[in-house]
Order: sequence, then structure tokens, then C-alpha cells
Amino acid sequence: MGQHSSRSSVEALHVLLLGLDNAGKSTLLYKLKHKVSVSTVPTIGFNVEMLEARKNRKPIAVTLWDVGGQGKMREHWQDYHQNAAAVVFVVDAADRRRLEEARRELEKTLRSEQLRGCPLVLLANKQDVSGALTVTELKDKFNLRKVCSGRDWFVQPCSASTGVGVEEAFRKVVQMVKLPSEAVKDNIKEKVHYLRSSSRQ
Ligand code: G3D
Ligand code: MG
Repeated sequence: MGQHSSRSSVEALHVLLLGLDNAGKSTLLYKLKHKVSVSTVPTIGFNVEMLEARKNRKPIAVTLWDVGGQGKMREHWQDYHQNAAAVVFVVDAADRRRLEEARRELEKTLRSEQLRGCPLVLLANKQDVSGALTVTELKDKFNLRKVCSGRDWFVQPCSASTGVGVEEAFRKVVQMVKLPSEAVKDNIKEKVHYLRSSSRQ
């Protein structure tokens, strides 16, 4: 599944949900999937959910991987990087004490060779908490224009517990991912372009 581009087939995509522990990843995942807030427990291992969406009128199946954010799990993040169509990095925008730690983790994630060019949606979560950093503040603090050069990126304010901004974030992800069939088409286009230009020489 996923590799075929016949009209009826569903394309499958993997999206990584990353961020420090306590950022709100699991809350976000349940909110997206079930539209409810559940009380979460720190994730050991991972949570995974599949969501259906449409892109260019085609049905797509988006699998969201919420890999545990606790220290000892972070070293496993890399195992999940392969084949990711996008990264959703969740930040607790109300926790200023851990901003620097979150920034470092984001930079580390983006340095991964397997995630080169992979689109990023950064969530400025916990906007319902007073004093939470705004999108503009977060962009500045994380120096996003610089660290995200070479990829599509977007910052979405949200509250995973109230649900505000959550669906917008998912829509943005769907908009930014490249379907496997589109990637194949791009590849073919590049090859044709290359062959044409080299045959002219
Ligand atoms: P994680 O999966 O990234 O580790 P969780 O984080 O989803 O488990 O959330 C960690 C805590 O933050 C939870 O609180 C959760 O309810 C809370 N949380 C998540 N998103 C929001 C939000 O948008 N606003 C507020 N105010 N809280 C949020 P507890 O108290 O259960 O540990
Ligand atoms: Mg969790």
C-alpha cells in the first residue's frame, strides 16, 4: 500500500509527533483521533493512531507516531525517522524553563539525515495557559527561519486539551506532506529535465 498510484488506492503516510515529555503529544493525539481530552500518563514506548484525510481529492491514511518523550526514549527517536512524511514538534509554550531544552531537541531532530527536507509543523501548545509564548516569540527564541532553512515549516498555536488549533494543525500537515506518488512524479520530472538538458549539449 502507499507505493501504488492507482486512483482508488489509499496512500499511506507516516508523521512523527515529537517533543519533550509533558509537551502535550499524547493529549494532542487523542484529541485528534477521538475529539476528547483524556488524562494521559507519561508515555513509555509509543502511542500510534491512524487518521484519514484527503489530499488532492485522494484518500490518504496518516499514521501518527507519538514516541515517548522521556529522556531514555529520546535516543530511539532516530529509529522512527525513516520514511517520515512530516514532523510535528510539540512545545509546551507555557514552560519557559524548558524552552532551551526543547530548542536543543528540535535542532537535533532537524539535523537527522533521514529527515532532510521533511516538512515541520511546530505546535506552540498550551495556549490556554496565561503567559504562554506566542507564535512570534517562539519563532524568535527558536531562531526558526535559520534552523528550518531547506524545508517547509509552519508554527501553529494550539491547546491540545481544549482542542483549539488542533484540527488546523492537522490540516496544515496534510497540506505540507508530499504523497509518495507525487514524490515519484517529481523524480520522473527531474529525470526528464536532466535527460532533455543533457541531450541538448
Ligand atoms: P506528552 O505526551 O508530550 O508527554 P501529555 O504530554 O499529553 O501526557 O501531557 C502532559 C500534561 O500536559 C498533562 O497534564 C496534559 O493534560 C497537559 N496538557 C497537554 N496539553 C495541554 C494544553 O494544551 N493545555 C494545558 N493546560 N495542559 C495541557 P497532567 O496534569 O495530566 O500531567
Ligand atoms: Mg505521552
